[in-house]
Amino acid sequence: MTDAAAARVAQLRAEIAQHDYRYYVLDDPLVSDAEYDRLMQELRALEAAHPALVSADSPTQRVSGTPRAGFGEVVHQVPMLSLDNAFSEDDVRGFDRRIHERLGRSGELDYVAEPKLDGLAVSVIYRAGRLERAATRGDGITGEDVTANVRTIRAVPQRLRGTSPATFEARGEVFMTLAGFARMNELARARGEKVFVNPRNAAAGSLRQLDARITAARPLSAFFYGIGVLEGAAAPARQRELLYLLRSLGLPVSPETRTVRGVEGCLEYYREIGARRSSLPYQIDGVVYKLDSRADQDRLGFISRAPRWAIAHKFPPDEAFTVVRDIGFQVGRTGALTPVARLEPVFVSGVTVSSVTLHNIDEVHRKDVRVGDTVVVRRAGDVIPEVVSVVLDKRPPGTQPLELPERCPVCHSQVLRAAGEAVARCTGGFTCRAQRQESLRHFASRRALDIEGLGDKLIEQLVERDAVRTPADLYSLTTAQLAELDRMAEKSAANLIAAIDRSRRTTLPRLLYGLGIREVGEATALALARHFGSLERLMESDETAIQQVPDVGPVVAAHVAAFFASEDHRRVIEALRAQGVSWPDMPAASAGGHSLSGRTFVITGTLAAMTREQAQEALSARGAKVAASVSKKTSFVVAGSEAGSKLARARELGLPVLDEQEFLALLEREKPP
Ligand code: JCF
Repeated sequence: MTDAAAARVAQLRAEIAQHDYRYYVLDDPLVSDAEYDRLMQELRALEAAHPALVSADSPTQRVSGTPRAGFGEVVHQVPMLSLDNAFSEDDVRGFDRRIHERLGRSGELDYVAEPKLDGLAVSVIYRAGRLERAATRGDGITGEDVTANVRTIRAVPQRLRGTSPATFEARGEVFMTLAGFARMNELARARGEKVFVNPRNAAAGSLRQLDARITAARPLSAFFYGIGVLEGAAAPARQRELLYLLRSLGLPVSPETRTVRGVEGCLEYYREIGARRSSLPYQIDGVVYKLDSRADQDRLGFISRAPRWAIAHKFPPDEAFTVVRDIGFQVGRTGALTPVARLEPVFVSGVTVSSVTLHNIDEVHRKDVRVGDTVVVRRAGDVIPEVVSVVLDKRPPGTQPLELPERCPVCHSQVLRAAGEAVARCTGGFTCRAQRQESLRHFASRRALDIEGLGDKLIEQLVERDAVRTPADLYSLTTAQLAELDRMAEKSAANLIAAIDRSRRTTLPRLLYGLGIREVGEATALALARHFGSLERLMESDETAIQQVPDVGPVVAAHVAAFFASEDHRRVIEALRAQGVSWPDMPAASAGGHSLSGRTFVITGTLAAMTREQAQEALSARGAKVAASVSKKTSFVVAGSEAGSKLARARELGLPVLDEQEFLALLEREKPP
């Protein structure tokens, strides 16, 4: 052994510990992962060449050699408490009121609030600053010894920083970030191994591995929020000071921790974290409030393992387990077959979910969802619910993988799937009742011909009775005919006839959009209308000419050309005209700089090329309005980077969303003279 080697080993260990601290505690890493790995490599090589230099707290020794037979028992000297739950603001007010009563105090009390992580509670004991033992909560009195496993977690330092107390027990939560969870499951899936249903189970499963080498490969992290045994140092007087102590000893504390005033401060914090819940990098199931004064905490004590001075205010769960009753296929406007799972109804994130789209057959196979399976259903924020994964352990015997039907479930025409496409389609076209129905619904929708009062149920009945086959047929309906339908009285029938009549005067972009040409959304319809100026000119144009339209590529051009090449479609357009539906030609070049007049935009997230004010100016210069919030009246939502709830809302309402590039292209196209 050389002094130089010993010195370098000490230096490397200190550097690595410093990088762990920067990364996990300060959330401000100094070096890249590659550089970190290089330091670890060098340390490993030196220790291999000089075995006498190896010590138990070297970062290379985070992973111990051999799996054990079972976990030892650990008795907690200070019991590990759990938390009572509050499910409503009233519950929280009750908690605050009881504290006031017991303490005989009036006026607002200070609380420390933090997100409640969905992980696994652990205790970690440091003696003379060195990690000695780690344990799970267990029943609060006796837990399992998971020292070897916790040593592999880089967020948990092997040594405390600064002057450490003689004995220091830190308590916190071991968890997995959402990104780590996704990465890990992706790997597991690629290897054909078992995937975890959620980050909590993944964290618990990883920590409770008998072979710590497996734990070491799992992306676990930790935040600390409490202390147990403390010897050789003064106990902090306040919860906020306790958190400060943890952090100064090099233990990671949630950066979201805040001191708040009174119960109103707690509730405000709850709402604020709730709004950001889906953008946090880890899963949380609520927030925790703790009385700040530790003297008052001691006076209040605890009942049946939960402190009277703290409470967990839960969010409505955004995930739930349920059973797939059936999987059917819905046929859309363009014949696309969408698999839809019908579920045992479950309450998630404030709504009852009883069916959920599985998007396409590839997605079904990727997740391997089968009838009879227990699945995890998630509904984060405002977004539509989805099946996250299947709980394979609960799969009943005899299930079969879902197969794509050969025939359309509605019209029994052949189902085809174009090479390389995820979507399978019914080939029935307008002969398929489902496609007719969906086409009519689209034609009548608010952004197309806007026929108020022509809802799904009515369209269904009209198609069923064969009263309407094409959009043109809507214009020959009579009040008497409509009054015969379910839920239709004379009056509402007359109103609907009036609404249909009003829709006769429309615009070229609305008509083009309403025809339901594949891949032609509102923005493309507008671009086509502006480029050609009239339907005749568009119908005379071939694919090459259509491709000249800004932002129209070969695929869209092919769909547009094919649509107008169809005799059936030409006949429908003729019939619409014959029924008195009209759309004025548009000036082909932009006129007077008010090309977007009547359109309302909402901008969300950050744009790279311009400020929000510049974007607003550019839109006003083109006659458009800019609104602050998304509603059914919004024409377009422009989504910059890190767009949040407004984007989710837009998706939910099915509004057209432009990314920055599309937005810039639109501004360019609609440039005022
Ligand atoms: O984040 C958590 N899951 C969490 C659990 C946070 C806390 O401050 C806790 C806890 C369990 C018990 N505090 C206690 C006393």
